[in-house]
Amino acid sequence: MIMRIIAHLDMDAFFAAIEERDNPQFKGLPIVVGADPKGGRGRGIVSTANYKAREYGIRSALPISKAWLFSEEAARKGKPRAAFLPVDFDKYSRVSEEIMAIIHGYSSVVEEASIDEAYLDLSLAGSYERAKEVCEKIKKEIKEKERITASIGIGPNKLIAKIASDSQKPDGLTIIGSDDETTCRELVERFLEPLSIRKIPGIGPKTEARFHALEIKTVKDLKKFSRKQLEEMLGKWGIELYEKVRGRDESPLQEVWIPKSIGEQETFEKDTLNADFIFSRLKVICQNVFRRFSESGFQSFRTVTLTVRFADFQTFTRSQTLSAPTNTAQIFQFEAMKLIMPFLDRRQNPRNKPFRLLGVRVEKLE
Ligand code: TTP
Ligand code: MG
Repeated sequence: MIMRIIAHLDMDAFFAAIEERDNPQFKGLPIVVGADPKGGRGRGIVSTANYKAREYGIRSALPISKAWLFSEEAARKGKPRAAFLPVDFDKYSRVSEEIMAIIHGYSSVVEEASIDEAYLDLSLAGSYERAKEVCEKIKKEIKEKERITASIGIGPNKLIAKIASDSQKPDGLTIIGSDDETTCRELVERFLEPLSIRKIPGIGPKTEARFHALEIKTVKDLKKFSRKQLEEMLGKWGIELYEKVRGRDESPLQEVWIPKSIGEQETFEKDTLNADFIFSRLKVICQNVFRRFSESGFQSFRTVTLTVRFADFQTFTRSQTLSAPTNTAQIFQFEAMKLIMPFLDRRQNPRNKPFRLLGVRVEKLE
């Protein structure tokens, strides 16, 4: 059997790096890409921030008003204020396509995992040394053609490649593996053991907190559990986790990207409890989502999911899975309406909190 060598490439501070490239007046400064901060009263969130801005505590998904505060705080200490720039998604998509084209030039098996990341199968390179050379060329070509940097991880599977690419950002190239199978296994386990359990994809803040309560902090700590114990705690995902903490992952590259859901959300200009307004926005969001579903090539969906965020950021999602797949706009909108009703009265909103954000998506696409 041929040895698997997988690489994972992830662009560094992607949206912000493109803006920094295209706006030389901001070069070297902290840059935040996201919603309009409106002098601290802006209501959206940060898409991403460059590494300078991250030193101020600014990162993806932070409320833009907080990012503004952090920047002001830095200014009080004599540091430069951050530059706030709007999201130009079309531009980043174009750059993404160019980067993917470069990557496809080096491997015939590529999974485009998101706008700024891809997995490449480099097994045909035949050795880690050759795989490393290929990745050096990819990094060089991206730097020359796009004038932004990527970080790459190389390992025996997607799991290790992904964690490795994140381990020396920005502009990193991290190899965790060996042409010798036994050595490779050892290197992988030694690489994972000291890491925080949060580095394992799939472990989010909730699972992390659960394990922290049991004094489990590192991947090595997690290895104390038997497969059965993890299954009892987490179900099927526990069995997967048992394999992952040992660096084992056989998942194949998904060369054709299949979306799991199609959705849209909207942050209101002002928090509101006006039912007419909320219904009218829900209708518009449903129409947009349905149009995208119709254009997607999918034939049907079975689950409708609603997200409500209240003014205090408390966020709820509610899903309805239909007894049979459907493809009609009426059923979609009707289900979304049913899901939102409890949030407009005592059942889910006893203290009459106003809405901040509304989102709808369809899932179980076929
Ligand atoms: P990431 O690769 O997660 O982040 P990044 O490229 O900005 O930074 P890093 O160097 O740590 O990889 O996401 C890629 C892009 O996706 C990012 O530039 C902006 C966008 N994005 C959002 O819009 N919202 C989010 O919450 C996240 C995580 C990313
Ligand atoms: Mg990135």
